[in-house]
Amino acid sequence: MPFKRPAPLPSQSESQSSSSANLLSGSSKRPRLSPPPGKALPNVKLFIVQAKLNTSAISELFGLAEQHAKRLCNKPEDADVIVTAIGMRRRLERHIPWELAKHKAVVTPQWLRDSVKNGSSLPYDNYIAIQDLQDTIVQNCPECNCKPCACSPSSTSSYASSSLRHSQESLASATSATSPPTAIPAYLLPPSPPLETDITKLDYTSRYACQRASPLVCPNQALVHELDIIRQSRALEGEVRSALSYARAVSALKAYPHKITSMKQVEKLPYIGTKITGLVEEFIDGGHINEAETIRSSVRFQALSLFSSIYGIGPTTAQRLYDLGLRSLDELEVYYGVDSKTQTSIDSGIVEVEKESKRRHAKDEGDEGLGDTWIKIALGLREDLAIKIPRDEVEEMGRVVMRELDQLEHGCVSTIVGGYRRGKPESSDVDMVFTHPDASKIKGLCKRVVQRLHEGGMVSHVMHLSGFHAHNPLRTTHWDSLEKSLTVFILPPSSTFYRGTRRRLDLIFSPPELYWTAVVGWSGSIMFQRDLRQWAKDKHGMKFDSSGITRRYDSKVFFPKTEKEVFDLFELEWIDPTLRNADA
Ligand code: TTP
Ligand code: MG
Repeated sequence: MPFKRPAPLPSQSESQSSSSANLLSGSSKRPRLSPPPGKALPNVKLFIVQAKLNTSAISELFGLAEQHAKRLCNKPEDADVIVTAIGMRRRLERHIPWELAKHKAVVTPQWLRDSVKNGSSLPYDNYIAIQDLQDTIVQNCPECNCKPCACSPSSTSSYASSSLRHSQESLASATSATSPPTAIPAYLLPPSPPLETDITKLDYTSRYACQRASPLVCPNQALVHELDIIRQSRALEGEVRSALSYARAVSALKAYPHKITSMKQVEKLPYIGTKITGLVEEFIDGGHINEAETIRSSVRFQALSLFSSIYGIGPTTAQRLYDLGLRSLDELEVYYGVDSKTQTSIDSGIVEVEKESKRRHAKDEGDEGLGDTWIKIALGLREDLAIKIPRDEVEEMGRVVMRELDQLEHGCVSTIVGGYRRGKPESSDVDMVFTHPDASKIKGLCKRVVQRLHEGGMVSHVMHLSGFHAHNPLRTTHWDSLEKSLTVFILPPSSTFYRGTRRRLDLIFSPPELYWTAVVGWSGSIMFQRDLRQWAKDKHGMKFDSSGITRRYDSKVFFPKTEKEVFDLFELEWIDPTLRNADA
């Protein structure tokens, strides 16, 4: 889990409610809904709880309420229906007194969206925001005369998006209940509803991962895991070319949409050469690959993997440590003079390391050299840093950082990128890309927010990477000139999601015109990015990295205004982040 570096999202609770509405509705009985001509909710007085909603969701819901409801109320007591993304009673009570909530219909935002699409109020029972209110909501149903509710699940519908879709919206600094919505320019907000991927236009036989749909878990995941062990071993031994060949094969298999049971199926796939064909065949026959088994049980592989799980330790350092006779992390601690029990060497306050990031990604480029400082920090914190971060905590971290940032500079937007954005249920770290509509506000903001988080006890360690300078189109290496900080973060104990675990949090600040390029670059996965760069170069003579897109022959720089425009610029079909999992 590298110490490395970034969409967000309204709430888990909203997502959950939406998903359950989906389950209940049953697709076969889904009525056709079409946008209504007049007001959809002429008798409904609505109140919207802004907490846990991002700016785009707030403006969308306010728009729907203003256009379709009898009234959008300023006070919950004046409303019949309360729309909220909050899913827990305790949290709701911070905004609405429980006694009041019991006399209202408290529903998820999806109820409003679906009712508007339906042209009239839908029954509440599939959109209950707080389960404790289930009984009272049915009684409080003002529109559909259900006392008791006559609406059966089969008569309801759901346009609920998946939880992932909800979670991919950008965070804007007006996410806190206290801040008013900010006028964020539409181009900095994700499209609502999110764009759909047209799988039929993608091609799993393409040589470029950016033309293939790669789900998080594919039908051949076990095979992919076996091959990835061999890839890891090659990478740890410094056999870069061989490791890349395996990474490419894995990436191609990741996009193959059927379970592989015969070699005929893989004939058309790219990057499956003679050696890998043999391994696939072995897997089809026996369900495993001998070489992968041998690697797994090798002491050397185990030690090298263990060492390189510490951020800052790459293959070369791992091999050197192994050659010194070290085998365990305890031995590494002794070697580096770290005491993880007392953490004395690392808790001395904020550790700042300035570093020009010559290489953007240590993992990708096989670079190390972040110095012993980070190795010591990562070793000292290894127990915490080894624990994966569930999605709800990732989202909370996003909200907390945005709240603090809002105090420094109102009007910022951000997207949680990396594995979270691709739908991973748990992440090794949290990566966030930020911007502000006013480019002049960005410079120095990264350091300021990190300082503030440190003063608030949330950031204990930080390494600032790279100065903030303009994208240099003549650079030949892929480095990213964005201002960023790699930090160790812990949620404040007052947070609902506080688990007392320190987390890796990477903050990347981009000028507004580079925001979507940075979001694409940092959303991953690694092979998806690699092939996007390759595609840009091969097919368009362009250089792409997360800090800029440049045409090589005349150095013209491009500034896509939306994430989709990045794809359009390269004449690629849109691929949702959840289908960009082109690595194992
Ligand atoms: P990571 O945070 O290393 O990876 P991740 O977020 O995909 O997965 P997790 O944190 O859960 O392990 O990197 C964030 C993104 O940065 C990654 O998705 C794509 C990009 N990246 C590269 O393009 N090349 C690299 O070598 C690395 C490390 C990241
Ligand atoms: Mg990550």
